[in-house]
Amino acid sequence: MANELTPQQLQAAPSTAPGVPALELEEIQGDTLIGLQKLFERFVFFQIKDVKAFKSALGKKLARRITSVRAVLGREFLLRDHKNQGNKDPLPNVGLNLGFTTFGIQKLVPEADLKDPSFAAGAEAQSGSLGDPLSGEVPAKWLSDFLGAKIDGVFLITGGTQAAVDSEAQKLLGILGAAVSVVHDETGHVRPGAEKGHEHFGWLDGVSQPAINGLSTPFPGQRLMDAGHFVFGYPGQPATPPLPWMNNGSFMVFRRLNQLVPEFAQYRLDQANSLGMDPVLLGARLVGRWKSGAPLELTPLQDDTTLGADPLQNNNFDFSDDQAQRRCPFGAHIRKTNPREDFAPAATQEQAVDPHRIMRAGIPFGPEVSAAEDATHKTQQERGLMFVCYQTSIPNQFEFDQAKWANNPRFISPLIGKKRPNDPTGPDLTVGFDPIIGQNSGAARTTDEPVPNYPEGNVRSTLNEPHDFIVATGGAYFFVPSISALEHELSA
Ligand code: N7H
Repeated sequence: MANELTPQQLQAAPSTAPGVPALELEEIQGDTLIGLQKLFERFVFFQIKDVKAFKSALGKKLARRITSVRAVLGREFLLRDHKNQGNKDPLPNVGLNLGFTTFGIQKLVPEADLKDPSFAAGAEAQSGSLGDPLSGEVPAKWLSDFLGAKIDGVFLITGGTQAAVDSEAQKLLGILGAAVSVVHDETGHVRPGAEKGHEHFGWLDGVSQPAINGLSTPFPGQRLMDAGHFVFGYPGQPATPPLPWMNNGSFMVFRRLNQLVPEFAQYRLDQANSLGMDPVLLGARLVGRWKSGAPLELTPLQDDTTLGADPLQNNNFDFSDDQAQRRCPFGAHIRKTNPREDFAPAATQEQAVDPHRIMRAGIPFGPEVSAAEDATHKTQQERGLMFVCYQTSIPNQFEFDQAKWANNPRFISPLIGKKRPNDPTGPDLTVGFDPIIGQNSGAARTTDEPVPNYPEGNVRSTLNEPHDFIVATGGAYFFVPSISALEHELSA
């Protein structure tokens, strides 16, 4: 989900609109606002064993290795020139970012209160409220590395080649020596060939992200948002940061999400068969986009690859003229997680969209589906998404999107509890779960309107999902501080 800047954005960035405080681009870690350049991304989750030695290494050596937003922007220009000169080989472009869990922060700055209850509780404690199936109090499907408060921090090490990433990891771990022990070490990578930029189910990812006031110029339909939604110290954040050293920092949510790819493909075929529709159309109705990225709102019955690839068009819609969900179901993943103008003006907290937006920066992990997995419709090797997103409030942004929108069968429609349009005697309108990421604590769930009533019609249809095809197998919440906070306050 790397948020690649397009040539038009590059031309505009970084700009400072009148009245907008200039972003301190050399202070903000690079993954938060733009996304580090990444063909490979190694996630090194670690525990701090020797606080004094860790602080010394952090202040003297590590902080200055961190890649800032300014550096990411510079590399975008280099990458563009490299491509324009006809080069096909990747540049090494090693990037490094660093975040700490609440357990790590307590070791470095005891008693620090970052005033985010979900961050303070930690991802494991929050997982039940996100719909992860539990065994007692413990998320049943999580790898043991992510359980029991073992993780103090994470290094995100990115680059154009596996060798460049591994060499940086080796240097880092050499600098830290016995100051840390590695809890979990895993590398994500973009998918090969034509699947580059597509997640494992096959859809183009990273199509819709918020534009940032003072950093990028929005494309048609792209929301221009204040930086404070994602980084502390700027307009748009829920509250002033409780600690001065939190300025230019951000909360990062990490979720290791397995995807049952052959099972989901077979499921779409079976369901399309029983609903009497094209399986490719069914897939698009679940996501709200075709695999190319083209939105159903603009092309409801067939894919349009040119439209999917065109940033001037592929976000140029807002759902306001589709209140009978003829083009795109209310339950589709992109409508659940960004209802755009479905509720304008918003009457409730759930309906106000901007305060809940996130900046996504994940990457796929695991191998391609093998012929044997394809033939048996059964996953044999783990694969999925290292989901990463940034925000200044975990409860109000990532957790809100997952729990209050994706997992809430009554969200979204202002028509909930009323009759379906043009069907005064029929059943009330329902929406159901997000069919991609919705979770019902492991229980079955449904989504409405898989079959389009387009351009007209009023047939009610329901999709039954017997189990989830995305399974959380780990997670952690981090604070990703500014580079000077790493160099001073956290290493003092
Ligand atoms: Fe989603 N998918 O392949 O179906 N996502 N997502 N996501 N997602 C999006 O616009 C996917 C996940 C959002 O502004 C696209 O980039 C998969 C979580 C948001 O229009 C596709 C996984 C959460 C958007 C996918 C996954 C979100 C979005 C369309 C996990 C938050 C932007 C391409 C394995 C709780 C919506 C694009 C907008 C888009 C998929 C996870 C949120 C194809 C496979 C956990 C906000």
